[in-house]
Order: sequence, then C-alpha cells, then structure tokens
Amino acid sequence: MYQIKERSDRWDPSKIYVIGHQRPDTDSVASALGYAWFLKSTGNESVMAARAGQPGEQAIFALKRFEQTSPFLLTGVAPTFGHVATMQPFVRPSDPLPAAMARVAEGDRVVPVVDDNGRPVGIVTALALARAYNAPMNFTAMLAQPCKQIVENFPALDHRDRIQDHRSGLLRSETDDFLIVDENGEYVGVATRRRILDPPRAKLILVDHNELSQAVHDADEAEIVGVLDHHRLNNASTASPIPFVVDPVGSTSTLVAERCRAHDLRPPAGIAGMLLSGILSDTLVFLSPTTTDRDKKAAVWLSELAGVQSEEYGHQLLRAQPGLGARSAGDIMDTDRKTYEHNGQVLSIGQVEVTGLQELPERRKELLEALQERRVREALTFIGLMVTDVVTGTSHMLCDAEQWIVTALPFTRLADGLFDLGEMVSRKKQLVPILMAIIEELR
Ligand SMILES: [Mn+2]
Repeated sequence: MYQIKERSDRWDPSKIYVIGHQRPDTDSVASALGYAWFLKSTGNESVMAARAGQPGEQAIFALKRFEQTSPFLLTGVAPTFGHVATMQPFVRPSDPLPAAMARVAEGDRVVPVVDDNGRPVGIVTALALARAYNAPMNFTAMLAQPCKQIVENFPALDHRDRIQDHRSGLLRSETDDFLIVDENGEYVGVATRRRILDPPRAKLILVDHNELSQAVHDADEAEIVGVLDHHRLNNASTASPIPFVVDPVGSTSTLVAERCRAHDLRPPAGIAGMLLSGILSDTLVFLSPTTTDRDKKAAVWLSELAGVQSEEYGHQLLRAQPGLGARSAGDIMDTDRKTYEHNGQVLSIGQVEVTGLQELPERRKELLEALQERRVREALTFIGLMVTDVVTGTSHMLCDAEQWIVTALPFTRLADGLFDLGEMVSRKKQLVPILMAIIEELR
C-alpha cells in the first residue's frame, strides 16, 4: 500500500513513548496518559505519553472536562538525519589553516566550514590540508591562508529527512561523513556512514493496539518495548523479549487502572477521569458485549477518584461524539477507521456513533462515494462504515467491497451498499470476526 507520508517528528531517542493507534480515540488517548503516569510513578522517568494523530472530538471533550493536556504528537518515528548528526566543531571560511589542522589533530576526519550565517560552505579534508602544507611556498604565508582557500564543496542533508528515503544513494556515495543542515540550511552537525546505517530507534510502548498497520507511521523502524492492549493479536516480531499484555477486557484504560490498583497507586482526579472516559467510551457505557465485570469494577474505583458519576458522565461523553451531523463524508469515514490484514486481504472499517439512525439514508450515496474512493486509493478488499446507534445498541453498515465478500455477508440488505447489523455495536468483537471468517472460508 503506497501512502505519502508526512515528514517525521524529531522524536527523542532517550525517551520511551507510550502511544495509542492512529486516529486516536478516547481509550487510546486515555490509556497513553494513564499508563505513562503509572510507569512514571513506578520509577520509569523517561516515559512520555504520545499520540499518533489528532484526537477525536470525544477525546477532546474528555481532555477538556478533566483539564488534561493532549499527549505529545508524533506523526512518525523513523530515524532521520537529525538523529544521527553529531555537533562537530567547525571553522569559519576566514579562519587560518591551523584552525582546521587543530581539528584534524583532534581526530576529526573532515572539518566543516560554516559561514557567518550559520550555513556550511563545505569541508576541509586532511588530504587538502596535507597538500596545502606541502605546497612550495613560504611556510608563514601558508599558515596565514584562510580555510576558504582549500574548502571543498560538499552535499548537505536535511535533518528532517528520513534516512530510509536516502539509504541506497548514501551507500553508493564515496564519502564516509555527511553534513547535516536544518530547514533553514544552517549547520546542525556531521553524520558518519556507520551511524547512518545503524541509527538510534524510537522506543515505543503500544497501548490500545498491537498491529503495526494501526500504529504511528514508520513504527516498523522503531523498537517496540511493550504492549498493553485488548485487541486481537497481529503484531510484528521483536529482537528481544518485551512485556506484552493483551487481555480481552472492554478497554485498555481498564488494564491501566488495574495496574495502578495492584501497585496501590491512586491516580490524580484528571488521570482517573481520563481512564474512566476510556472505559465508558469503549464499552458505550457498558452497553457493548465487550464489557466485562473488570471494566465495571475499574469504573467504580475511577469514578470515585475523579469525582464524577459514571452513567451520567458517560452519556455526556457519548453525546460529545459528533455523529453524522454537518461533517463531511470523508471526515465521518476517517475519524475512527482501522485497517486489518488477513490472509493477504486488506480490510478497513470505520465506526461512527450516533444517537438515532435517521440521518443515514440521506447521507448514504455520498458516504458510499467516499468509501469507494478510499477502497481504490488504498487497494482494499473491503471497506465499511459501521454506524452505531448508542441509544438502541444497534448498527447499520455501509460497505464497498469485492463481490465475493459482499455476497457472503450474513446481514439484511437495506439498500445498495447498506446493511442492517442488528444488535451489533462492537467492531472488534462482533463485526471483524465475521469478516475474518468469510476471508478464511473463501480465500
Ligand atoms: Mn480501546
């Protein structure tokens, strides 16, 4: 699948990011904040809560309600040239040659030459220095020569660029050192070939997902150092053993709350409120069949800490979800969409929660167009939008898919591309297993 990727954020190799899935929902945001708080409270100072994108409106509602700042935004975690640059001392073009000679004597293979505006004009190499010293010339006159006399032009790399996008070109180049500049073309440092080939990797703890297809961009280049989740398993292998928890409860926030309790840690009201929001959101205030007694127990404990009444707050929270309303079809489609790979087939399923399905028929055509457009663009076998009525606990589904899968759907067809899913509210526990079973049967 080809996607144009944004340039990566400059993640910090010394930190461990606790991060939820792309298009973060309330549970992803809450469990990232909550688990980061828990890990910090148990002595992991370098942990930081992060998010892989713009949180949904419901998550924003919860953040405001409990006065929490949104987790740190990471749009990508690929190693960039900024991650491998070392701030090596440089000389000015007007500096005399001995200034560069001193750097070479210190062991630098190349000496960057940087002008008064902070921009590199090139490098001075040991070879160029040796030639200059060897030139038939008065020694004193030679020593007074400025570095610009022997500077060599040298390509510079942008510190924001992903190494993977340049790797093959760099492998073919003849030099072992590279100048790194920032977005203004100003000198950042020098990167060695060895460091570029073995860059530091971002450390991630995945919460509320374990599939790399749902993780922050370029997570395959990161080091996954932990997983805390409540979804089906479909994770990449790791180089070494890691703490990995996938437990089928109603929300990841439940798992975080249980860890706090087991350690006798009482989260502050804001964190407790966020975790409670994660539970209420994922279980649709305990209506979803994914709900377990453990979720309810955790919610009782958290609601006391947060000072809110679960059910009442939960319904406010569900109403904060924007529904179909005045939103564009694309926005409705992509706000909460997950992509799954199974037996070589790629499926993508969005979900939108509404209070009443009455708006759906008039938006059907337009939403189907958005589905079709995405299915072609992303080369999907199946794309669906589950429209869930949180009041009645029922769903309808719009979908666009290859014919063999449409024919096999065990649902009542209401109109072209529209199906009645009946008392189904959980994408993960009710819809996805049916689609996976169809694929296994037919492919
Ligand atoms: Mn969740």
